[in-house]
Amino acid sequence: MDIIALNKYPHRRRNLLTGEWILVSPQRNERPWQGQEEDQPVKNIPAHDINCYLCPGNERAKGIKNPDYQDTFVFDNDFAALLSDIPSGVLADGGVLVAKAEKGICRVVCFSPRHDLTIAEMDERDITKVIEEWTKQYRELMARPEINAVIVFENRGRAMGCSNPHPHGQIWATESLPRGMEQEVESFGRYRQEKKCCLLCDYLEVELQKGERLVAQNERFVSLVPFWACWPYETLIIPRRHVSDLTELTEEERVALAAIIKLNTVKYDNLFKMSFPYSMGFHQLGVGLSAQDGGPLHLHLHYYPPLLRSATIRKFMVGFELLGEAQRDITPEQAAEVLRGLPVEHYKS
Ligand code: H2U
Ligand code: ZN
Repeated sequence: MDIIALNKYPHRRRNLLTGEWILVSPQRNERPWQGQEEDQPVKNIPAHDINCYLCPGNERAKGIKNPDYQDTFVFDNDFAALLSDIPSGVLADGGVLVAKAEKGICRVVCFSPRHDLTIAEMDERDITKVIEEWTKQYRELMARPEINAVIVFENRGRAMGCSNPHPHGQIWATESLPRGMEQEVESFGRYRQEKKCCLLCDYLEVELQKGERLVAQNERFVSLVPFWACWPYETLIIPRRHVSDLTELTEEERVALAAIIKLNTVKYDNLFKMSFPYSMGFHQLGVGLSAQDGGPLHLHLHYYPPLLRSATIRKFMVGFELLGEAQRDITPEQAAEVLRGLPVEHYKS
């Protein structure tokens, strides 16, 4: 089967990172839509909102006051999903009811004191400061004895369940490797054992040769729609150099990462001329855990945006996708071609 056939007929593609399969149905692209449409994003957001729990100087839900911060600001989530000070314990009721206490830490990271900006609208210098903060947090959290995995992420926009337009992300640090990371660690480990090299280093080389799924690139990073993408405009940002986590990046690479993050999100906003919703986050794991778990990862940044055809029509992961496997209509190659062709300047500027 060649790529022309792949762009014409239903087929399955294997996700190299997770081992999962995804169904691609290019012939289904034009189906009519009479289902739910998303709300249009709110316009005219103020630079400072007295009702925002993330703006400088404001009080949060439990009465703590935010400092008058200038760049980034990090605090322990007041409604954390994980707690660090809990007893250990396991329930293994004859192997049928299995549970385990899970220690962890959840933090909120404000990207900017400005309530009305998004990453796509921030300047690269300020995005670099966010990357420095993510790096510092990753280093600090991974140094704690009870922490074995740290996921740095951002939910952007109401369509992704984000409760507040103030530019912010979260960090969840856990004792266990969560499923999404465990799958990747296994895949990297197996690949390294079989081929004696890094899975993402090899994958990136193939994508750079083929070119058909590339979205944007600079000297240090490449953004592409992965071959196995299941969200319509999903992208993956990969450093050209093999680094396992954010702490291994040089200053120059942090600046280049800020540039590609900005470019990727500007292209997203330009797609439907709106502040584009997404969930994004890093997968990273340093050398510390390599021996027992199959090897360090190659740092990468996933973007999972839900929108499909317009600012108001989203993809739902339901039915066959919940019971069987993920499915997409527009092919990764078509999505990459659209994103690649979009202007590099934000439509508002
Ligand atoms: P969202 O990105 O999902 O909107 O998350 C914002 C987080 O901020 C959410 O996890 C936390 C919520 O628990 N939060 C606080 O820690 N303090 C508050 O005063 C309100 C919200
Ligand atoms: Zn705010």
